[in-house]
Amino acid sequence: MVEITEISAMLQKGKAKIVKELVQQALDEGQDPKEILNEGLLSGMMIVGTKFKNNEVFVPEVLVAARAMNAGLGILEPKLVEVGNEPVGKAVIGTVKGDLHDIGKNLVAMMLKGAGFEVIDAGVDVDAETFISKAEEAHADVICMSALLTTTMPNMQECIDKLTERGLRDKYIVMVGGAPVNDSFAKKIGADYYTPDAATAAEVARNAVL
Ligand code: B1M
Repeated sequence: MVEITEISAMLQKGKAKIVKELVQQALDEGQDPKEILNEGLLSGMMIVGTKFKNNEVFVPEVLVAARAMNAGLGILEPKLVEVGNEPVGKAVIGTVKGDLHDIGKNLVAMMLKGAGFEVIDAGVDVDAETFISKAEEAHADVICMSALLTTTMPNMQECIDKLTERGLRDKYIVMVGGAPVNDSFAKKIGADYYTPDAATAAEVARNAVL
């Protein structure tokens, strides 16, 4: 039986292939996908984050851990995402301009799919124009912006301001999130919702469109 703590340990070492194998094995054994996510992948990434903050590890180590995290998430995705019939709505998601962090954004995208959304993932380093053009092209209901850097948070405001200038603001539900973002910031920039985690984001988005 796979020890979930072993998944966390291998993620911290950046062993993407082993993380993939262990996640698959744990799933095959019938272990709970949410526990694998929370106790294995997310807890491992949190430890890496703390070490990064304390200068105990540096960008290269964080990068390989992030690759291992995304590899594990890829295996978990089908289990976390239940396939519905008709999509409840369409959501455009991305990490804002200047910001390359994609793990939280990927998790939100996954949970949105699980909640029945068709998700258009614009990727990372997404500028305001791209968020708006993707939303317009797809006839989306929701625009989801993620930011992990205090320096990139203002780019959320730019997107909302551009929507307002073009008379498009009321057409979309705008949701924001990411580690440095909070409810008062979301209110200040005129977003509709701030949510602290991926599962809540999906739940709030679903309630907002239904
Ligand atoms: Co960076 N990094 N990083 N990094 N990195 C942070 C964010 C940092 C807090 C680390 C630290 O100093 N303690 C710090 C930011 C400080 C600040 O701005 N105040 C930081 C820094 C400084 C940097 C660089 C500038 C470092 C450098 O180059 N000197 C650089 C910037 C690059 C850039 O983006 N331009 C950089 C680079 C990197 C890597 C490339 C090495 C790597 C990213 C790889 C990747 O994403 N593919 C990386 C990582 C991995 C981190 C940490 C360690 C982990 C982030 C993460 O993935 N967490 C991070 C430290 C930390 O957060 N403790 C750190 C796991 C993920 C599941 O959580 O993304 O918060 P998170 O998502 C959560 C919620 O926030 C929420 O849902 C998820 C949980 O369910 N959520 C949403 C996220 N988006 C949402 C949207 C929503 C709703 C909820 O609605 C739309």
